[in-house]
Amino acid sequence: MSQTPKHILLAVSDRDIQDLKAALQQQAPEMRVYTLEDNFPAASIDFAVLWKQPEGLLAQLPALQGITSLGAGVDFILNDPALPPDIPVARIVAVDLKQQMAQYVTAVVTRFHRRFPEFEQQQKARQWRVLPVAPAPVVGFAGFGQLGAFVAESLRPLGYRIASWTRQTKTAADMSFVGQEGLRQLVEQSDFVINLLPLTAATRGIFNSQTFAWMQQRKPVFVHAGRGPQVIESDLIRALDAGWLSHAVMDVFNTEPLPAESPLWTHPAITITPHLAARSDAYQTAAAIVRQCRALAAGQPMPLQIDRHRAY
Ligand code: NDP
Ligand code: OXD
Repeated sequence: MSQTPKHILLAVSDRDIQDLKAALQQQAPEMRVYTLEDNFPAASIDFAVLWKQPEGLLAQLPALQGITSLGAGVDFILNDPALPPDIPVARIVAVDLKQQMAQYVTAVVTRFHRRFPEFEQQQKARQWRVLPVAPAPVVGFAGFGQLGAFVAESLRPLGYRIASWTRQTKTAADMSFVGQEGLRQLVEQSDFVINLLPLTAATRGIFNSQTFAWMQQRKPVFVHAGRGPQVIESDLIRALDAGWLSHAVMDVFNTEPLPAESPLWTHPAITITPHLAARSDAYQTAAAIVRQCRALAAGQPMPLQIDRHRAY
């Protein structure tokens, strides 16, 4: 059994984490908590919370016992060349993260299913016209893990049918597709395609002109909330221009922040949000970090410790 980590580094580069630091200090007063702005003792840091950490940082922390992502994704940790080979890596999926993702996806699905964009146009023309509502559309999830499965359970009571595509695990969705051929089946049969896949070698570029071509019969709305590099953005624009999809709602991008010159900004069939579909509050995040540190000290796997070989 090792010691409970005592020197925690919050190596987070694109958001304010003073609230998280304060919450951690309150929940675990025995721990010393540092941010990148502090003069932190690199040689004593035994636990690191990472989000877009500076290049090379991990090579400077010889006492590390464990690492967690500040969020649900771990791609930016596993792709860090300075990541030591044997350090356990975990991630954080607090209840509020799942709830926020459910709110985000539900907002998009109900907006398009209940035809609000068309009513907004009708309003501009002072037009009073009832538009029919499609019965029980299929919401298909690429990725049905902590987030996909939770979001699906929020949509099911609203009358949506659920489809899932997973790597290995058959699910209790109305339609469950697995393995390589499964993606085609999912997107061909879904009115909404929700991407909640982790970024791995197998999912990089997975939404490309071939995948979008499979959508052309049903013309779904595509919700891209996984990771930017899963979509070939130029292929998406071509597919929208060809009418293969009816709309894309994008929260994540190849380059973030999305550069001002990106054609995605002005495309009439694209809605953009700035990578905020789901973010945990400081209190729940701090509680998860404390649980991870205590598990490490007890010699147990951390909650949501990932399989580094599987890469998610
Ligand atoms: P999980 O690890 O819990 O679930 C991943 C799911 O994807 C599993 O169902 C898994 O299948 C499936 N999967 C993985 N690889 C493949 C593959 N090659 N082919 C088919 N299915 C595959 O992840 P979470 O639900 O917690 O999070 C998913 C992602 O959402 C995160 O990695 C992150 O990138 C993104 N995210 C985005 C946020 C935002 O604000 N936009 C916020 C939080 C997360 P199986 O069940 O068989 O293992
Ligand atoms: C996450 C994210 O991975 O915010 O949690 O994208």
